[in-house]
Amino acid sequence: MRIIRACRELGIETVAIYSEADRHSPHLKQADRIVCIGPARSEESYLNMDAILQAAEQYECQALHPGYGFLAENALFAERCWQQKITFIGPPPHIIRLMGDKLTAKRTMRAAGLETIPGSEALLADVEEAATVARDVGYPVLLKATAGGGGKGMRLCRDEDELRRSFVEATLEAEKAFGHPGLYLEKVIQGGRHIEFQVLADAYDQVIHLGERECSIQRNHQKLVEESPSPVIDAVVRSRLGEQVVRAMRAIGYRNAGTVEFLRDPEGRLYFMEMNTRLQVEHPVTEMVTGIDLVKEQIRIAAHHRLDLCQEDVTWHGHAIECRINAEDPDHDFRPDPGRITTFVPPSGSPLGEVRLDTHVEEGYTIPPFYDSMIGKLIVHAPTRPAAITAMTEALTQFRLEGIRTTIPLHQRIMASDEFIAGNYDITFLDRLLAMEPAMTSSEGPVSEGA
Ligand code: MV4
Repeated sequence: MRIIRACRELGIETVAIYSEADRHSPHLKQADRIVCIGPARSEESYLNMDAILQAAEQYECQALHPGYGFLAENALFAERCWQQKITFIGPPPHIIRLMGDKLTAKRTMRAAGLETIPGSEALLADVEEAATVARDVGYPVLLKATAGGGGKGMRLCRDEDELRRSFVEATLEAEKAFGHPGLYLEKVIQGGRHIEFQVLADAYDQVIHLGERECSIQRNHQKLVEESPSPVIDAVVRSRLGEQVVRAMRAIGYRNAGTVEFLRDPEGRLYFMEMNTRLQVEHPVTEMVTGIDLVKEQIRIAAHHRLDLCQEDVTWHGHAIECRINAEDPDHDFRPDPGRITTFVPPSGSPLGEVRLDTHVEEGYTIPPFYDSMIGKLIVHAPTRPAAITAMTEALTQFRLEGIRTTIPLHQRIMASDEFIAGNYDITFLDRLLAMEPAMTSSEGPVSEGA
């Protein structure tokens, strides 16, 4: 829906693909053409490169937007698009591959001037080498799979005993899960915050940054709330780090939209963690504070237009917060809760700020059980952070979403929490909030009233 909207505004015709499970998906009403690419199982549809490329060929598509899931960061898929003379809306395949290998990405970004977390410089040859590095940097350490990322393939080791017990297991697990056994190791940063920078780079080496997003409110590596600006990044840090990021992107020949993730330690040091070579779910908060349409920029860049913005043209206004609305049951460890949406009344505006709802669902729609549980994103933009929190609280209260359980009550709890209001939270915040009284998170009956 988001991509179709950008295309429509640019006068570009769209072909939407869908799986059999999504044949009633509302996005199909928005596209100019639609084509079914296979059965519900994503391996046979949304991950099926042959089926997608065949559909693109059949409909004479000039370009393909991979979205932010499934094949969006698959270098082979990008390569196959180019081989078929279809413009892949994203960076070149070799950049996707480079950033997909987390240790190579770390080494490359360190060489390009970003600070990285102390740890092993190369893949760990064996457990003895791991133990030596760990002794060097100090426990606790994290064993990370170089082919992992996004929290997958990580193991916490509090002492050498744990490291020795975990090493072989982690190697086998990485081989099995990612097809690559390589591990590296880092000192653990405790109480960190996840802060990421948005970049845009055109085909003519013009690179700009659009500031940061704070994404520390997460559970099991799934972000729940994002905001921009971060409560802990001031204009001086933004500009200094932004310049470093831009320089690093120029050094590697980055192109299109991308996100550079940092972990910020309690002392305020920012360490490069990973780079995402795609549009991200949380891109709207950046769009709201900068007024820049990221999807349109992605398409223009892919079409070899020059960025018509330079860094000085990028200005930030007010504060934006995004709450991810997931069809999940808070009473059962947030397991997916698909089903029919019987009532869907989006929040009306707020006098405090702008309210935006990015969603593909509508009243009467049945969420299929096969894919992600995220069904929408509620975004507010207000002059100040307190006003944005108030506007979000109001919007969550107005939102009527019945028939399924959702994360709306949890968001209300987050918006009301002292730590969130103070802007004083880290990546452990949500787990700690959930360990407290279940309170109003599950006070509803079997059906969520939304508010
Ligand atoms: C870390 C870390 C602490 N110390 N590395 C998780 C996802 C991936 N990008 C790396 N991750 C982490 N790496 C060191 N040396 C803590 C995390 C981490 C995390 C980071 C960002 C957001 C949420 C997180 C949740 C758990 C762990």
